[in-house]
Amino acid sequence: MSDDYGASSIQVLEGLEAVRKRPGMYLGDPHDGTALHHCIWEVVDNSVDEHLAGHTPRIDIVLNPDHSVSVSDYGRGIPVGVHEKYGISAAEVIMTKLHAGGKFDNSSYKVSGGLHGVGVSAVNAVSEWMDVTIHRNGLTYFQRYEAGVPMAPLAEVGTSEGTGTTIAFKPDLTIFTEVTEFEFDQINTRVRETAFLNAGLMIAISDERNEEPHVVEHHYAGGLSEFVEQLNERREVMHEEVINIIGEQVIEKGPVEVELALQWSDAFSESIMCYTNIIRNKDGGTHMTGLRTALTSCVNGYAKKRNLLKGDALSGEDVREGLAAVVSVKHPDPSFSSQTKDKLVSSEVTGIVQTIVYEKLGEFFEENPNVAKQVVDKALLASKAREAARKARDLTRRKGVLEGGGLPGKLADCQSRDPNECEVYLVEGDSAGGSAKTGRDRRIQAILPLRGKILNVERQKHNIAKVFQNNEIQTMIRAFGAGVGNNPDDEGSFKTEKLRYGKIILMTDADVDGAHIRTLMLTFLWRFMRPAIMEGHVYIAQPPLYQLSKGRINRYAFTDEERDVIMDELRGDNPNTKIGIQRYKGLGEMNPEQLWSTTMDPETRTMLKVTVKEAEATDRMFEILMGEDVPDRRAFIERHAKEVTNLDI
Ligand code: 0RA
Repeated sequence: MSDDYGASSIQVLEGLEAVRKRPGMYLGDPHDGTALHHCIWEVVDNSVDEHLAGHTPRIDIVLNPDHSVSVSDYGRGIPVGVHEKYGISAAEVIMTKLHAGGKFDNSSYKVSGGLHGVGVSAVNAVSEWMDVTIHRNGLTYFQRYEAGVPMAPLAEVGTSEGTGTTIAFKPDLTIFTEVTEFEFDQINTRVRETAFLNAGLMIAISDERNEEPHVVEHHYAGGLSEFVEQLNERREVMHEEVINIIGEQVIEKGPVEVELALQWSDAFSESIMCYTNIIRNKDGGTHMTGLRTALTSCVNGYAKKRNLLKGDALSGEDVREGLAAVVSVKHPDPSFSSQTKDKLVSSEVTGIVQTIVYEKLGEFFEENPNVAKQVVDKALLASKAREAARKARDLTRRKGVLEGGGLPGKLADCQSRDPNECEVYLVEGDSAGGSAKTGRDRRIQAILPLRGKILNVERQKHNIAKVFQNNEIQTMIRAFGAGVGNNPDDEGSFKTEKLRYGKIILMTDADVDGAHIRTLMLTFLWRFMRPAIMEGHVYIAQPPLYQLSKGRINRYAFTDEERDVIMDELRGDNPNTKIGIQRYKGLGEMNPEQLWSTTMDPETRTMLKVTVKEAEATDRMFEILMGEDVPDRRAFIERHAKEVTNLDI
């Protein structure tokens, strides 16, 4: 080994040590699975770049039985020659130097770009081991690293027919905690997205961690249009063909390319997905703003011109109801609001997207008057429904005032007025409500008993007013005191800052009916108080399934496994002790003291927090599970049946 090799490795090691010390800075949260999965994307993105450069038609991802991952492409192969400045192979520079992205020349910008743009070296740093295999010049080269440290220089290990790169790595579990397993669904969703955004690229995932390998291939010739078709797969579309728009505007730094696909359906929600250089911007940004402005003015402009508008102009929200759209911008030098690129802030993009969409969508409406008419009619309908809903909601609010104080009579409120410590239990049925009222800590715990099944709001798309006329729903709105509706521009919309309780806890029986009631509550919260879920205010109480008793000892089990463990414990050395088992059929079977100690005592209870990773997927799930379409629901349930473990009918 030359002196140069040694000297440059020391520099490199310092860089990688920084990543190991503060993985969160480079890769996201190392505990909750974020950084773990980002490792895959950093590696895959290099191969996607190789595809964008026109060199690989395919990428293979394998989740190996030893919990490592391999990513292969059939591109040019990472360069193997000795790097002038560092005196080591170019491959080793890429694998070990922070920010030494893929490309050495500036002529082609790195379009896909890893999430933080830290490159594969950051992943190398946090890997127990990483193996790189390169096929190039008719030869195969190999190098192994451990915790980012090369075990030996890059070496020729054989001959090769083709070209390409395989990078395999095993995450270092001294760095990643809590979530330590790759989640197939999460990987699959993101891979699907990448394949949609790169029309023609084949990406295959093979999960070989279980006995039967699970292989999924993503290859979409139709690109963004096919993406939109998939978003609308289970919805009644207003027009058959997805509308496609492409355009480009050159700015000082180079060309800004805009690609957009959109289609309206009868859905309640809007799903607009935004991307910059193939990276999802989940909070939108300037491309989203440009698109929204153009849509509103285009639809209104057309409606006015054809005399379709009777009253006021259509609002943006009306125009976007039922819209599924994907906008993808390629930008030579984009700016984001944060490291995680959740929001695009490059201000010139607003105007660029707006101009392109306004012009092209206007043309499309002129050439397709039937589609344009449908879109306008749909927006008019949305506008009417919204007006009716607003009236019904105002009525609810006034009624609350007339009844005095505004709080519903059924609510047993808590004493504290500090939302940070206050909780409200939504309890199924009056009898369980009674036990909860007696058993609670009345200083911080409020109880709201709800009678019977609350209205399925997913089936009231065309009659939102009915939602606000529903007794149980009115009661919830008034008890929470935070408004209702997801449109932030609307004065009476739901605002978490106004929520009277920091925790909304759903407490239903541990049976099928209870699960149904819980789902109805969640459907309502998702459709009308979404920020409460998104900002982590909604919880599910976990009442026990069994009481186990031996003499005066009482223990509770929350799962069947736990029941068996506790039984063994209680039996001790004597297998013949025949332990008392009570299976709780409902909350009502527990007395106030039992309900408190098993389910409500903040010191000892377990609760599940309701979280949502993907708003679009969640929208579609509620549509399928709670909507009108029976065959769709059946198919969904059959597909997910194996995930159901504790069904007690
Ligand atoms: C630098 C230069 C060239 C290719 C690559 C990097 C490259 C990197 C990765 C990472 C995963 N797969 C990859 N494939 C290629 C171009 C080399 C040339 O001009 O031949």
